[in-house]
Formats: sequence, C-alpha cells, structure tokens
Amino acid sequence: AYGPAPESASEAQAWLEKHNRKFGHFIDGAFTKPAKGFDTRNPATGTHLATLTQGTAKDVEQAVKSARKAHPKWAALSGHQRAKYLYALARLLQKHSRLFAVLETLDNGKPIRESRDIDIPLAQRHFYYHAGHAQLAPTELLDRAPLGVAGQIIPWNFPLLMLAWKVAPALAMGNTVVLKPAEYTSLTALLFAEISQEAGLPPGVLNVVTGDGATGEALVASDVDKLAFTGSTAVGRRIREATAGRGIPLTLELGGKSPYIVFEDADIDSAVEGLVDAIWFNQGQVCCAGSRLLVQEGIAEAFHAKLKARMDGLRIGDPLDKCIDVGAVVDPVQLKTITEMVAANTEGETYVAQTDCPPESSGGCFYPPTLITGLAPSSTLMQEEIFGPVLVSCTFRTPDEAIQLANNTRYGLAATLWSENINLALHVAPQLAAGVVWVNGTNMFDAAAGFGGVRESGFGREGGWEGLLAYSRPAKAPRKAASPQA
Ligand code: TXE
Repeated sequence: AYGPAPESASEAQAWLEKHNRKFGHFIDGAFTKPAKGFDTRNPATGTHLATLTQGTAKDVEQAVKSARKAHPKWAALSGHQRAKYLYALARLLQKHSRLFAVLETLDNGKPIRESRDIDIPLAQRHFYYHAGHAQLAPTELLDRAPLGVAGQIIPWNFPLLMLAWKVAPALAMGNTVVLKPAEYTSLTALLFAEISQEAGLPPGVLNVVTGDGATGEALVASDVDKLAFTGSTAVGRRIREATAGRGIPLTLELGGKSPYIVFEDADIDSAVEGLVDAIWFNQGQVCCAGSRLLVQEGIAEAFHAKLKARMDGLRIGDPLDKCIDVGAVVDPVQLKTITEMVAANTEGETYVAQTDCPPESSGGCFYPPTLITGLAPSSTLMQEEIFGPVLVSCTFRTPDEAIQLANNTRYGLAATLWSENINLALHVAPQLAAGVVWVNGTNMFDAAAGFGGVRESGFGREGGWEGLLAYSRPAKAPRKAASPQA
C-alpha cells in the first residue's frame, strides 16, 4: 500500500446513492424505471457499485424509436446550433471531470492517474473538436447529410472515451444515437446521459440502453441507419454477418496484437519507458497495446534486463491511489482469461515483476506485470490477444526480418518502432500492416487523427475527417427518410 487514497471517492459514491445504486436506461431524455438486471462491481475490491437494467429487445426498440423521432429536428438544426450543444457537453465534462474520473476508476479499475489525465481530458477534447466541425457546418458547406439513427456498441476498456469517440462525431453530423455501453462499465455513460440533460440536449438525441451481449445483438438487429462497434474480433465478425445484406454502413474497431520493434540503434531508456506505456497502460487492456516486443538480437539481453528492472519498480494496487502504475483488471472473467492463457503456455521464459501484487484474498482482480521471452513467432501467445498486463517477446536480426515478424499476425491495428536512424524508420514504417505506426513514441492519439485498423482489426476510422464522413453521406444521394409523422 502507498498510503490512503488521496482522490476521495465520496462525490462518486454520493452520485450512486442519489440514484439508490439502481439505474434504468436513458431514453427520450429521461431515465426509465430500473428493471431486472445485473450488478456492476468495483474490480479492485469486489464491492457492489450499482445494479443496472438488462436491456431487452423492447427497450432497444423504444430507444431507437425515440432517436428516430428526435432526428428530423436535430438534423435540421444548423451546424452552428448543434455546436452549441457539443460545446456545452464538452464544458460539462470539464466541470464534472473529477466525478467522471473517480467513477471511471471505481467501475473499471484503471489507475486514477490515467482516468484523470488521459481518459476524461481526451473525451472532452473529442467533444470540443467535433463541436468545431459542427460549427464549420460540413453538412451545409460540403453537401453532406446525416445518416439518421446511429447504433453504437462500446467496450469496457475506455468507457467514457469510447463513448466520446462515437457520440461526438455522430451528433456533430446531425445523427441521433442509441448507445450500448459494456456491461462491466456503464456508469460513466449513465452519468454522461445525465449531464446531457444539464446541457439541454433535446430528448431522444442521445439514448443509452444498458445490458450485455444480448442487448447488443438486439441493437444490431434493430432499425438503425448506421452501426459502430468496438470490441472483440469474434463479435465484430458476427455483427458484420448480421448486417451484411441490410446495406447499412458499419464501422468495426476490433482486437490487435501490435508489434513494438526496437532496433539496436534505439535510445534504449526511452524505448523501455515507451514499452511500459505500451503494455502496462490500462493493465494492457488496450486494443492497440504494444503487446508483442520484437527486439534486435544484439541488444536483446541488455534490453530485457533493463525492462525487468523497470517492471520491478511498477506499483500495483488501489487504483484510486495517485501513485499507482497498474490497477485492477476489469472483471474476474477477464482475469481468468489472462491467467489461463499464461498458464497454458509452456514455451519460453516467464518473468513476473518483483513487486507487491495484492493477493486474491483482497477481493480485487490484480495481475502482476509479466514478460515472456524466447517465444516462437507462431506460438499462441505471440498470435492471440491476451488483453492483460502480459508482454511477449522474440528477437530478430535484420530489418526485413523485423517487418516479416511484425506482419506475421491476423491483426493490424498499430505498430511502434524505435530507431535513431531516420532512414531505417522511413524504410520500415510504410511496410508495416497497421492502421497507425508510431516512431520513437507510442500511444499517441488525437481527436483530429483518424484511428482504426486493417485486416482482422476492423475497418473504418474514428476521429478526424474520416470519422466525420463515416457518420454522413453525400446529401444528394437518396436517403432514408426519417419517420414523416415525427
Ligand atoms: O468483448 P466483447 P469482451 C477483446 C479482448 C478481450 C476480448 C473479450 O481480447 O479479452 O475481446 O472481451 C457487446 N452483439 N476486446 O467479451 O464481447 C458487449 O456487451 C452485439 C478488444 O468483453 O466484444 C460490449 O458492449 N454486441 C476490445 C461490447 O460488445 C455484443 C475491447 C464488447 O464486448 C455481442 C474489448 C453481440 N453478439 C474487448 N456480444 C478493443 N478492440 O478495444 C457482446 N457484445
């Protein structure tokens, strides 16, 4: 333990109490009565946070109906008028940022440092950025028309940020939304729904339906005009199958096994530090995590030694403690998956960080930072997404071999390379099959830069110009009319 949690959770607890720790959906501008549902827990302690309602097909239908009813008026607003709402949402995210950060950490288990300094500020930035675009009125100036009602399904690793990635561009372009957050982490989406009332967002423009995969399936099957999904490749595939033939646009942001390539001329200390961020940020539960280390043979031993020393210095424990580097994994199910995947491996050498990791008896889902070296490129752990604080590593000799190993995956979300030789970097980067390549840095995001993958990491881009286009169509093309009686 590193002292008492400096970031008090009382405001978040008070917000939960205000709702009697029971939530319904957010439909047509108001919360529905809580109904039969499921519990959401703090993964760092196992304590109950709230009970959420399991969304039925009927609930989804109601939410879609409300979004469709709200659409004509929302779409008819000028971009400038819509921007006013998006700016208001951004300002309110800022005003309540502490509450959002603590709630996110309680629900997800991520270190407060991350939710406070990364998740919540980036979510705000997305709303500011998209408000700016709405204001520049791409719909008027560029002959773009909204698609209609967007169905959006998001995962649990960056709950509020994934909401922002999806909701902000959709609203900016004049769409209305039905959002289904992940079952483990729905609280910040519900808080966001509440602040949308404070922002005066017209009822029906944003709807939130909570529930598990079955609720997601109902949303996929519903009468929406666009679907956007972030989550596992397996579910992404099912969604693509389910929507093939319906002709609605689809964006899929799926899994990854992103390579982190270190050449022998790299600035080693920086590369080690970058790697800590690449794989231990958010306990490795990051779609673009640099989870596959490829290190040049000549420096492999020294690099691994430095990395292990750095791992030993990582502090793991209470995510509300500002000094903590590694928090809790999102849920016992995910912890079990990670534990079983590592236990099943019989290859290479496993190094577990020599740092205090809260035991199982703490009730928390903690997994120590782990490094597995000397794996064959074809081994399961080199190929499959672990989605936990586990780094796998193998060595290469030449740049060509590095490229070949980096691309030896069914995924293609991100890649990182470290070298002090700009010619080498410029030679290698374009040959990597990835939606983004970071050179001498990692995990760099911006609302203005489209993010997305190739291969089984999905298709379509979120953020930036491309992200906006994904929520609109050329205005002159025939467009599904919003319900005339609305
Ligand atoms: O993801 P799911 P899970 C990967 C990661 C992780 C694995 C499993 O490897 O270990 O997926 O995580 C909703 N129709 N990623 O099981 O199931 C679900 O309710 C419609 C990578 O939690 O894909 C949630 O809201 N929706 C990833 C969302 O989909 C369905 C982030 C994601 O859950 C559905 C998360 C269905 N049939 C996991 N089934 C990334 N790329 O960042 C579930 N859902």
